[in-house]
Amino acid sequence: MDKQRTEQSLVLIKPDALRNSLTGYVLSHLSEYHTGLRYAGAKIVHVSQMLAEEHYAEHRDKVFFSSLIDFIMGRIHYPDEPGGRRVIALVYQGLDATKKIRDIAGPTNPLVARDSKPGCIRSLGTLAPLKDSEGNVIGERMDNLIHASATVAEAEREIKLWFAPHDIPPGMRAYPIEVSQDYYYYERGGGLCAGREPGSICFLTPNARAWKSDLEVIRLLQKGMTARSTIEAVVAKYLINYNEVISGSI
Ligand code: FUP
Repeated sequence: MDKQRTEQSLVLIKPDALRNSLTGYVLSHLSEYHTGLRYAGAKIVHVSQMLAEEHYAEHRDKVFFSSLIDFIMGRIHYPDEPGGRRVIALVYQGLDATKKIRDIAGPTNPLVARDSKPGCIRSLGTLAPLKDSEGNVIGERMDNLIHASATVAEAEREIKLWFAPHDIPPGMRAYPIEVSQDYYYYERGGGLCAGREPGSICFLTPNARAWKSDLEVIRLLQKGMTARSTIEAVVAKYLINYNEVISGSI
């Protein structure tokens, strides 16, 4: 990849778009013909609590956080159909990928999108009022069909959160990788384990390709030092679509 001229960006086609059969509509708007951008990665993801909370970590203290997590996990749009709960995660690559996609997505709030940019993807979204236990409206959840990385730095964090290196063809990987030399285990509530323990799960094996930044985080955490991300942000992508994570046993 010519890093001087191109960048990568993450798009998530959210459960409301899937429920309303708008996948093709979104893909058409973002097609290479319209944007000049190419796919670098694509996958169907059953979003775990761990992945959802890491993705929206910056909103952890907001009133809409738990509803947003339910939404991205598909619980709102597929309440009785756990098998339908999924998002489509895509990496787009090309000149000004982040800005081009954000422009086509439109403003975060679907009402603002309809007012200020009719025709943008998010203008087809909806708002759901959020109420406290007494029925007072305390906020709103924005069901806005797609997520699009806001900045190049956010795109790097998000692509590395949703995609492991083996999900992206070698010639299209934008970030350094490292080959794991070891087995690494994770335990819910306990974090990184020293070895295989009851209730733990192996998330990396020798010879697996990992993002270099993930192995750096693991090495710092093993030494008891502070790292730039949580172990959950490292683990989540290597365990995407694992039954143990989906069922909540991990
Ligand atoms: P964006 O970068 O456009 O996704 O916007 P934000 O990071 O501000 O918001 C993240 C997600 O939270 C969006 F999908 C919309 C949602 N949100 C709400 O549901 N309610 C709010 O009051 C604000 C944001």
